[in-house]
Amino acid sequence: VDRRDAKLVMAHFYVAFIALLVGGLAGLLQVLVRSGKFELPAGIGYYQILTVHGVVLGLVLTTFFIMGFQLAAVSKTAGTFTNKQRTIGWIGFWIMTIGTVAAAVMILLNEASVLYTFYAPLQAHFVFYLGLTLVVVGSWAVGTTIILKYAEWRRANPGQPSPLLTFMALVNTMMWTVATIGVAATVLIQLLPWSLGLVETVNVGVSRTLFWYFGHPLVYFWLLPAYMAWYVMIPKIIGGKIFSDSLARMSFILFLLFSIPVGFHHQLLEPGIDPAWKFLQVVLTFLVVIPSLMTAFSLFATFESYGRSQGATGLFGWLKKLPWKDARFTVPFIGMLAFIPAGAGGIVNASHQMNQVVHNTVWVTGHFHLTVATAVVLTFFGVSFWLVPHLTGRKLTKKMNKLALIQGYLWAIGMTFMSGAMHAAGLLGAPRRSSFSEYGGAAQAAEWIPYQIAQAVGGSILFIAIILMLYIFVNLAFFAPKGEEEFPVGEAANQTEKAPMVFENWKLWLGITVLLILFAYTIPFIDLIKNAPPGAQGYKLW
Ligand code: HAS
Repeated sequence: VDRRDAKLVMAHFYVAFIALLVGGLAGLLQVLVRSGKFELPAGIGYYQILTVHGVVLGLVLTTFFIMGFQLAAVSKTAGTFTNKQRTIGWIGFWIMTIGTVAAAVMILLNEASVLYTFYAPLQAHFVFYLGLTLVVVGSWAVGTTIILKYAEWRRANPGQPSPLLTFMALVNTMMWTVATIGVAATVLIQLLPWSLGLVETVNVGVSRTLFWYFGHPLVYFWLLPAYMAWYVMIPKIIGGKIFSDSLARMSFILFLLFSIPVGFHHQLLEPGIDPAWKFLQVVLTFLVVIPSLMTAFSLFATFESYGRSQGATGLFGWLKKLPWKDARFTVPFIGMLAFIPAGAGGIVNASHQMNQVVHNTVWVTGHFHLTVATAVVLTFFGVSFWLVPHLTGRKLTKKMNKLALIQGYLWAIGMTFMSGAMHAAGLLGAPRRSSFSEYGGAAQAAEWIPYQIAQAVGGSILFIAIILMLYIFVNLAFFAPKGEEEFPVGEAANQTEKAPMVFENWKLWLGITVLLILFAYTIPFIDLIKNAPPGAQGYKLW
């Protein structure tokens, strides 16, 4: 990656890793409070800390890391950015950073304790919403850098499929752009006017629906960069090949189509939405599982083919041939492993009736700590182990590689305790997002306490792993010995296979995406606006 592009990427990573520190600290405080053995000092509120944790890790760390990673991936595979493209990227970075600081200050002042799912009826200071708007607008600018580079590459290489990593980054950018229209709409049309006192009330159903229109693709926006690393970088790191370039492209296109019209699976227990539409979106949710199953298949095929090429025999002999001592492989692999139960849990969540058992319990918190906070985050850490030194002109030393492995193992242990306990307590009915731990000595709550203590133990181990990760990051960014670290880009197993050009037909894919969204959302929106509760004024959006 060119030095000038590397600077832009590293700027994103600095913000992401500062977010890891702040958000991790907030997480530690939370598990300690939930254990019932600790109280927050100095009048700090539980929901204030919970909002810091969710916003800073779920929205800031992820967005900045992903934007930086995608810029690096495109610069590496489609070529160095032009000055104009890079300038747009820098403008986007600064807008996002200013927005982040504005939102963070409001949360720290306890003026925006509205959680990371900031929909109505909880209300924040208008500066918080303004800050979030800037983050979204800034991310569109960074996305523009990627889109411009892709267009330039296509013009220079007519009739050729774009490089796989660039293609993947572009799909994720498009999905993000379409999805963020929903959150921009609720913020600009509803939440900002409401927080400024221009309107007295808001239509809560519309606000939640617009949020989840964005909120579900948001989780795939987190996941797809991890899939980029799994499909393209991991094969190269282990010395193997990508199972199929076309299959990888196809799975990304399926994510573009099916990630968005599924938001209702977060609202299955909400009034105001006809069950038939909920059912439709549950069906679409099951369709979005398919590209993940394709990914699992493809990864198994890569691992097995590589192992057998090294002489492995028997059903699982190939496992022994994988480079377990290389943190660039092992840490993301722990993430893949976690994604198996994580995905199964997601399927439970989406199964309409079973959702009644788990909704709003701490099971859901357990689910997303396995998905985003293990599968995705460990992959991001695994990427940092080679990308940060690659960008700063340094080397991942043996010592750092060892520490990185320890970091990954600690994460696995901590998360097994924490997320395992969350899943179990959730099935016993323990609510999520609650500052209580004993519920005034209620008998049922007594059943949850051992699990809450296990969560605190797991959370504390995770915090140690975060400190270790920050130490490794600072080392790789500033102190590791100078040298060259490889940017691993895998090759497809079948070099003669050319990906069909239909995958690059964006009019087609975006057209189907928009049609699916209109199909899944138009009538439910009309219902929500028409049937707004008494007292709603104007167009019943407020
Ligand atoms: Fe989810 C709630 C359904 C995936 C994140 N989810 C959440 C929330 C978050 C979140 C943050 O239907 C909470 C939101 C809130 O605050 O209220 N989720 C699903 C489904 C999937 C899914 C069906 N979720 C994710 C991913 C996330 C994420 C990915 C973040 C990155 N989720 C739900 C539902 C709810 C929900 C409901 C609402 C619950 C409620 O009531 O509130 C699917 O996409 C999952 C498909 C995944 C698989 C796994 C494939 C496995 C792979 C690994 C292969 C491993 C290898 C290594 C090769 C089918 C690819 C193996 C080697 C060996 C040796 C074994």
